[in-house]
Amino acid sequence: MNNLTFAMVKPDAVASGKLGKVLDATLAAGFIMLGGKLTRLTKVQAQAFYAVHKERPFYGELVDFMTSGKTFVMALERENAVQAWRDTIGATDPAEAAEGTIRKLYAEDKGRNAVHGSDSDENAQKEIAFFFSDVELISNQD
Ligand code: IDP
Ligand code: MG
Repeated sequence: MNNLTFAMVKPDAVASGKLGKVLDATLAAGFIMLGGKLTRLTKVQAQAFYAVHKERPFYGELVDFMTSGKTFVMALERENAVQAWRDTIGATDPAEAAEGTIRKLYAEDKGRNAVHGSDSDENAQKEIAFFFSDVELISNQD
C-alpha cells in the first residue's frame, strides 16, 4: 500500500494551539484523513514507537518530550503518501526545512519539531497499526 502514511501532531504544536493550522495544511496538501484522534502517549508507548532510536543520545529527551502533552495521531491517504507527507512537513530540523513546509512554519527546533511522518510504506503500516484498529479507519472505497 503506497497510498497511506502515519502522521502525528506532536506535543509542542498541540500545546501552542497549532493543531488547527497543521490540520488545515494537511488537508490543503490533498491528504484525506482515514483516522484521527487526540491522545497522550504513555512512556511505554513513546519508548516503543521510537525504539529504532534507542541508542541515540537524544532518545531520553525525545521520550520525555513525546509524553509531555497531547498529540494528534492520523492515518492519511494520498497518492505516494509517505513521500508526499515528508515533502509537506519538511526536514527534521526546521532551520533546514523548505519554505512553506509545516516544520518551517510551526516547529520550534530539531527535537520539538511539530509533526511526525513515516519514513517508508512498511513503517507507515506498522505505525498506523500501533495507534488504530482496523474498524477505526474509514475506507474511502465505499
Ligand atoms: P524524522 O522525524 O524527520 O523522521 P528522525 O531522525 O527519525 O527524524 O528522528 C525522530 C525524532 O527524534 C525527530 O522528529 C525529533 O523529534 C527527534 N530528534 C531527531 N534528531 C534529534 C536531535 O539531534 N536532538 C533532539 N531530538 C532529535
Ligand atoms: Mg523518522
